[in-house]
Amino acid sequence: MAGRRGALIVLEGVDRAGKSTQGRRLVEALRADGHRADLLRFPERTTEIGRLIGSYLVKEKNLEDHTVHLLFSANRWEHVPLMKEKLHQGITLVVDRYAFSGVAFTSAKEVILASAAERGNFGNERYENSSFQEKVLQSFSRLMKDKTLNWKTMDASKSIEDLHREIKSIAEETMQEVQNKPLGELWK
Ligand code: Z5A
Ligand code: MG
Repeated sequence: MAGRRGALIVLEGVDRAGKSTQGRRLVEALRADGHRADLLRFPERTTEIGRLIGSYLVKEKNLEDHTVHLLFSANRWEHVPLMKEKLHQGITLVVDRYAFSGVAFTSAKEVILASAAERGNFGNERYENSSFQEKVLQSFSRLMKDKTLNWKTMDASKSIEDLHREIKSIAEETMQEVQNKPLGELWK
């Protein structure tokens, strides 16, 4: 009997929406219920490419826009073989930002919403300002019109606990739904 595969659950949103908080909570909760689940984040700053991106984001290094875009992309591609292997092994991956951030941030470059800006540590890195994040949000909204991807929108102003419950329930539903489906390809 063919093994069941894991689900690819991507958390996207503007800065300080609570993605990392929810990603951590979700993986903990899934594991506590006996599921196999791993957390990934992009940019993954521990690789050579990731370190370069990190120094760009903290403004230690200036890089040309197309170059940065390709570095973010390369940083995801360097993890794809391992991600596929894990999904095939039945491990669900919770991914804190993915290719949608790649598109949204690059396309917003010509330039948080108030409640997100109040959450602190906002403004230290490149891209962390309200007008830029507004553009990012518009770009995410356009990307979400793609009905081939199973997007669910969360109200990030809710409490951490309420959001966690909603996200966990959607994740469990998705894991059931995709377990016997072959892996797809993004934007093919
Ligand atoms: N970027 C790009 O340009 N191209 C790409 O291809 C990719 C990324 C993949 C770094 O990303 C930058 O890279 C990012 C996009 C760009 N630039 N910006 N902006 P990052 O993911 O490393 O960014 P970050 O610095 O970690 O911020 P963040 O991830 O956006 O924040 P978050 O994960 O959404 O939020 P959080 O850390 O979970 O929560 C923030 C605070 O709010 C924290 O104190 C929480 O305790 C609090 N919080 C969380 N949820 C709630 C609720 N529900 N209520 C109240 N308070 C809350
Ligand atoms: Mg984060």
